[in-house]
Amino acid sequence: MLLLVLLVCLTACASAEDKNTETPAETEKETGSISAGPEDGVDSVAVNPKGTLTIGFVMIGSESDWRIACNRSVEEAFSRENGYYLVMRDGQQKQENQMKAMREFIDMDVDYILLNPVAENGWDAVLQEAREAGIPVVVFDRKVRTADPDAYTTWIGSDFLLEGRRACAWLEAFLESRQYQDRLNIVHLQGTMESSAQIGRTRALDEALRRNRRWNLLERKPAEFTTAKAKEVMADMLKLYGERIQVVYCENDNMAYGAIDSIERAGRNVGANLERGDVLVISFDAVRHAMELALKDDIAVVTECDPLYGPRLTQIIQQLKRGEVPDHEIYVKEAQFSAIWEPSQVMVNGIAHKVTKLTEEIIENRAY
Ligand code: GYE
Repeated sequence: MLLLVLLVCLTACASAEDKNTETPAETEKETGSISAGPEDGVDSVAVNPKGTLTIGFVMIGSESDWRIACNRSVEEAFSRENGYYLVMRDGQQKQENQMKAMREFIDMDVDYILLNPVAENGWDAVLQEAREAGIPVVVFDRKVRTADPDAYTTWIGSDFLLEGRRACAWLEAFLESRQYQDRLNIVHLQGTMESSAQIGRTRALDEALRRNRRWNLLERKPAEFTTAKAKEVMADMLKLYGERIQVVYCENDNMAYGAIDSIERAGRNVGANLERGDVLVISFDAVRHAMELALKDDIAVVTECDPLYGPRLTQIIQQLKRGEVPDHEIYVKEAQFSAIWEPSQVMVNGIAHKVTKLTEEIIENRAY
């Protein structure tokens, strides 16, 4: 397949904020393309030499540090040197943009599509179109919910419900180790609604609220997985509930940063000393900065979500190329970190999960 592609090499967003613009798929990048500017006098070139695989990458956006690490990992793994021609389309948090990108890739007759879906529902029709066109779709990170389980080739990602359950189990064990028996007032910042990460982490908190009669959810609100939105939402919650807030359950690290900022601006302290009036922060992802905050107890516990999908996805694509059938669902193993000594493990449905004690060394070796 010979592709003539106009060299529109806009660099993918490097900062963790998406503007919710209406313009679809504006940020685009063809990493396999030969880097040439107008000064080179080249308008378009053949960019897909024989033998390379053309991969269409339907991206979510750049809402968080996690997402940036994830996008980068895919971009690096599917490099030209590794024998790929990667075409990236930025959905900018909108499913309609992502669908448009899917259809563009189908029209281009790419070899494989990597779909990182912003939300779970609504994919049936476009996945059927890909299937009819004979293009395998590998879904990763968040899931899709389809009537036909074979609507896509395979999915690889995190067990978001387990992540949430580990976070809640940590809080239960922590309170027990401190013999804390009073009422506990919680606020909850949710990620992008209808995304698997939001659904799983929210469900786990709901289960824990039902189990722990003394836990009291003051309020829950979506904050889009971004620092800016979380800052705003948390500031409103502090105005409303003030000193009553004792725990903030943030569905990702970037929202934890925003929450911490607002808590400190309101004159409160973040930490794990509830008796002293601290606000205890719970987070997910475990990117480097969040781990630094956890090292000084500003975040009490951070449950890992691994963004390094690039190498995992190349492995799956190579399997498919060889005609092998990968598992239909593949879960990534993850850790949990805290600088607080107790608990050192948490139990979820009878299975013990280790809580890794944070050290400087762990943070230094963090790849993202
Ligand atoms: O936790 C959050 C991101 O889908 C697992 O999306 C991902 C989530 C991640 O923006 O930071």
